[in-house]
Amino acid sequence: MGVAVAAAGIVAIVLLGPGKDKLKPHKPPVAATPAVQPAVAGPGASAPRVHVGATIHMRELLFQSPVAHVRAGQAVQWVNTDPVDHTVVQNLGPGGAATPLFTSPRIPPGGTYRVVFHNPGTVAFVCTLHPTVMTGRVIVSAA
Ligand SMILES: [Cu+2]
Repeated sequence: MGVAVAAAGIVAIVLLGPGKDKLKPHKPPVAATPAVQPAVAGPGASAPRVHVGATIHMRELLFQSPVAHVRAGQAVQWVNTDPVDHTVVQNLGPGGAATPLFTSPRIPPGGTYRVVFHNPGTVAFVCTLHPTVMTGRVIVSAA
């Protein structure tokens, strides 16, 4: 799976914090998705820091800014400021047979999820826990 994700030019990084999920004893901690190295390194790409080009807050069961604009090589960061879990998954639409390019674990309250987009284009996403009200898209322009 990691190879396929890297080939598609998308890197998912899970940052779970500040650890409010530890207050929920009814389920095990969410396993962090391993970071996938970018398939293509551009200028300055050797730096381990991820440049966050847009932040989307998940609040009141909505993506507060459902359309994010970033440049290729930048990350979109989703921050859960709701008291309930959310997810961020590529939205392939009804009957989509392909595997999503990114699938977050359940993001707990206070948690953050990042995906680095390396190729220009438009990628739709959805919260699979609230798919009728939580959708959006990322528009990636050339670097
Ligand atoms: Cu949700």
